[in-house]
Amino acid sequence: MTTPAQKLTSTSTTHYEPLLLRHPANPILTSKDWPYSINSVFNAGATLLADGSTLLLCRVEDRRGLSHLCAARSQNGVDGWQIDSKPTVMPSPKEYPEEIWGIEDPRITFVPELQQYVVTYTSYSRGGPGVSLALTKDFRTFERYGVIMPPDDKDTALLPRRIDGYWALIHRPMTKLGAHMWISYSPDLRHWGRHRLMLEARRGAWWDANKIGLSPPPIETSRGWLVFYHGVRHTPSGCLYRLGVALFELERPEKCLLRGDSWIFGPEAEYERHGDVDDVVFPCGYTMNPDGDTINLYYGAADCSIALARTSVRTLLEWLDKNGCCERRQRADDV
Ligand code: BMA
Repeated sequence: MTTPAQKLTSTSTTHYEPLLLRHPANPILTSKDWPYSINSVFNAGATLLADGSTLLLCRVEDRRGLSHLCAARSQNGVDGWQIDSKPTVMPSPKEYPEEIWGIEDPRITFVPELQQYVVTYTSYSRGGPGVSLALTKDFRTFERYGVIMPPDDKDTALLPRRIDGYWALIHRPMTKLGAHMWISYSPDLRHWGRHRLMLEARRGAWWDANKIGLSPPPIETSRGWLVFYHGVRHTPSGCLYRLGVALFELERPEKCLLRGDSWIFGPEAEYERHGDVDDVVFPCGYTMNPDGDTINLYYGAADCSIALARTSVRTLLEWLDKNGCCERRQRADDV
């Protein structure tokens, strides 16, 4: 049987199994589609709305270099986008000084208990990037909580339900240990503690040496939280952003069960290789098809456009079973 993902195309003819298949209409959104003057659009959070349509909350960089968020809605998640005629969420540095240089890279989590979407995003402050949080029911009005993690911290998403009574947030603080993924817990979404190291960047020549960070919000499966993360490799000609996958324990999400050694998706297509920042694929959102298996992954390409690739939960779990290592391999010191 052909899965929806298999019907899509891959640009590569290499000897590895393509796990994510690029949509033939890529890039699906660029600055040319915007109803007002901008520099670029990329790194969008994604969710399904109650009527089954897709909402992308896009990072839009204006022609000063500062970013804001703008919503785009589509019936099929591929084309026919209805884009808000003006910015949906603008930085408000008067009330939120941490937003002085813009707001970036939103992730969206629908939280059934709150019947609201929780949006976490980077607020670019004088002290560097921090994490801010806002709640919304409709992506038209937002309740802003302000900064919840001080700089330098980013790449954040909330888990959609409490773990042992507490909300859980994945984030990427920069510490003396390096740029690793952490998880923190809160009783009220405002006060965060019980910080735990969740996944470390590897070292040396690895594709995910130097920096890692959460990509879209984790996907809950019967086997654990399926987590896409980006890894950054420094090269003489700049950074290479690629995507990896790992699985974490359902009721103890800081515990890594499996982590793939190789990346599963990297810049190959022209629109991923060349743009304002070359060689970047940077997913911030996904939607799940009604089959509960097909993942539509929305990613920023070269900091210039938004593209779509499809994969499936089943395929990724099978791949992790074959290619993933257990927890002792998650620590940089062990590899
Ligand atoms: C990261 C983030 C992303 C960006 C990427 C590549 O640090 O700032 O927003 O897409 O760099 O420039």
